[in-house]
Amino acid sequence: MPGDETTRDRARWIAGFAAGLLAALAGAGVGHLVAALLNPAASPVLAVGDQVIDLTPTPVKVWAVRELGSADKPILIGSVLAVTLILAGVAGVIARRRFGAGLVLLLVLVGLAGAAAVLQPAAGPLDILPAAATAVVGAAMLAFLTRAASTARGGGGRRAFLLASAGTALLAAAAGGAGQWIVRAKDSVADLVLPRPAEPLPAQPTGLEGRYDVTPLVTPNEDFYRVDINLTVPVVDVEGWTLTIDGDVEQEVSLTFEELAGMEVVERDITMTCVSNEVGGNLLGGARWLGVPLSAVLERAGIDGTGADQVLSTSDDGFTLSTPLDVALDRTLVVFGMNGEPLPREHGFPVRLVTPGVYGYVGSTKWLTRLTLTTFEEEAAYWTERQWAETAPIKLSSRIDTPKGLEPVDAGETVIAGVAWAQPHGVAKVEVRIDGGEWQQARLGPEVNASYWRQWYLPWEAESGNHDVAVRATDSRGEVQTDERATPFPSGSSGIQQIVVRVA
Ligand SMILES: Nc1nc2c(c(=O)[nH]1)N[C@H]1C(S)=C(S)[C@@H](COP(=O)(O)O)O[C@H]1N2
Ligand SMILES: [Mo]
Repeated sequence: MPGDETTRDRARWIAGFAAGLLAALAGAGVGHLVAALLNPAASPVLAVGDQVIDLTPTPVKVWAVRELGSADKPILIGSVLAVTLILAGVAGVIARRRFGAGLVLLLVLVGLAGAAAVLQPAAGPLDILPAAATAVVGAAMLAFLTRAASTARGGGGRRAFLLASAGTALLAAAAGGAGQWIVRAKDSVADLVLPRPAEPLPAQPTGLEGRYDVTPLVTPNEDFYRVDINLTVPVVDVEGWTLTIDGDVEQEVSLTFEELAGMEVVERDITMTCVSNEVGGNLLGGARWLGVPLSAVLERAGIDGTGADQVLSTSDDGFTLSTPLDVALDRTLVVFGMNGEPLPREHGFPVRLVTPGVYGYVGSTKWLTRLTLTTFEEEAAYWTERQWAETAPIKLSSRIDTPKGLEPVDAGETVIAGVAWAQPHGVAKVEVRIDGGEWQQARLGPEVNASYWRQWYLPWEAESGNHDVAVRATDSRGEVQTDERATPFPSGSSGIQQIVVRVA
């Protein structure tokens, strides 16, 4: 009967698709486990994702960071995974008719992952092994499941196929899970002992966050915004880590972590911001950083006679960033501690730069390994090569945290609150304008220092209806935040934030 034919066809398609998909998952799981033992970045899925990021055109990258924030990477990994698994399913369907052709498609997919792994800048010859393991396991499971599916005639056979599939899924989950577990267990961040600052800072003042719904004065490490071009967080081992200072210096030197931590250590409270932060955006945070002034570190190599005008810093994965030498000598810190803890991996473990007053891409290199004294004429860094400004001071700005735009608010006594920042001069005044009226002066939270953001609030008797609420800051020199709109490219956004508040 034709109807029967179609049902059987469909069942065959589904079984084939499942076989391909599960074979790929089992292969990827085992590949991930092998990578965990050798080099997590060589894991097939992650390696493909990293190459995709590298090949993504800059405007798309900028868009992704802006629109998706830190979700850009999980979304990218998810998409790469989804497409690969669909193609693996197709390979399984083909394999039911012509095993050789299906196998070839599966191996091409694994081959691409292997190529991605060995093409990484820091790749070694062993980085092909996770993909090789994926290929062997994927091919074996495809053969096993295809055979199981083709003998699956009638109830008993079908049960055997389901059992084989479940076993394969279990293998995938167990291997992948074990791999993840090993990656975590290898993590040495928690073991790092931080040196003490020569002159500890007093504790930060109590912020307004206990009283109002405003961003905390100190951003907890796990809530600190993250912006970088890395799909997976680089895992740098502090044991083998060194910081090399070269270029136009008297003598090239390399410091171990112990040598760096043995220098005179300072603490600084600094608010960091990303150039991609839109007016009213979330790409900033305030923390207490522990480290050594960059000027002292450069002195180790001798820079008195240098003709350099920039410090080109390189991170473990080859990413570069350039800081004008005068800015770097004045205030860049070589940092290993963040809010009393070793730097989290996401924020540059074991050592990064933090430079107050300029956007992150100008002076805050994560996973730092090299400092090169050179000139802007000779060398360009990752983002400056892509036409972002060479020097980008953080623009005076302010943000409304509460109420949220379009969030309903009860009529009556309420509070408008937020943060403002005006590095390096400090916030002197924050004003709020309601429905285009007079600018009203808000009250300021405790001052930490001029490079740190400032909380503010304004009590408000809210009447029913929709209200426009705008905010602007003034720095200690009397400069008022401009209402002139600028996009983040090439040197940071400007303008004032205005939201619509709905009062019930
Ligand atoms: N190695 C490396 N360092 C980097 C980046 C990067 O992509 N790679 N991004 C920079 C940018 S654009 C910013 S805004 C800050 C963000 O630091 P955070 O993620 O710790 O907040 O790191 C900077 N340092
Ligand atoms: Mo940034």
